[in-house]
Amino acid sequence: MANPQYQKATFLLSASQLSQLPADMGIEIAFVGRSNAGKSSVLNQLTQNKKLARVSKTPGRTQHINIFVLDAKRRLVDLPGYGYAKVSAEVKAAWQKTLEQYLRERKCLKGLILVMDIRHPLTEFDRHMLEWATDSGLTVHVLLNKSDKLKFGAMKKTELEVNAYIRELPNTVTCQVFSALKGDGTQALRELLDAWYKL
Ligand SMILES: Nc1nc2c(ncn2[C@@H]2O[C@H](COP(=O)(O)OP(=O)(O)O)[C@@H](O)[C@H]2O)c(=O)[nH]1
Ligand SMILES: [Mg+2]
Repeated sequence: MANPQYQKATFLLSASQLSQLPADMGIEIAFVGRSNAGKSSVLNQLTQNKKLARVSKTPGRTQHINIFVLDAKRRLVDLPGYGYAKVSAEVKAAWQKTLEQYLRERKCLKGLILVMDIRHPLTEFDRHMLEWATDSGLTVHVLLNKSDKLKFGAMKKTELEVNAYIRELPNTVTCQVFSALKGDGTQALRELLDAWYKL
């Protein structure tokens, strides 16, 4: 099967429960990260569609699992952003549970793209996510997003530090810098996704 055409991604549905998801077949690649790290912006840059994933200036708006279809067998998934949301502890706990359940139970989940703000990498939650994912044998690619916010030296320093951290983990974790604003790193991300999506 040919590589997916990311610009052809279309919104399928927004699920608050796993039962609302499409059949657990084909391949899904899920995007996860602290709210405001730029997850929606990364998806928009990847698909060259500014309207695809609503870019919110209000942290914590994405409380659902949003599914985007690339073709009959391949989907992109925008997972609920974690942290910071100005919602009740109850609502937070409910969507944390859905997120965990998705990560644990979804058989078609091929890998995770973990989006971090390069200025605040490896938050406690990021570390938990990496630990949990590697323990579960799930492949993770870290995007150090908003690289345009740092000067070259600071960017490289962070990249080295994050790579040093990752080197201690199982080799199912990789990392790259990215700028959803400028598009830097888009080609590398596409090539990685192409490899994951190979049927
Ligand atoms: N400078 C810069 N800003 C970004 C970048 N990616 C996202 N943003 C901004 O960060 C904020 C949060 O982005 P959003 O995509 O909604 O984050 P999400 O909550 O993780 O989905 C918005 O104001 C975006 O414009 C980037 O690469 N560079
Ligand atoms: Mg978002």
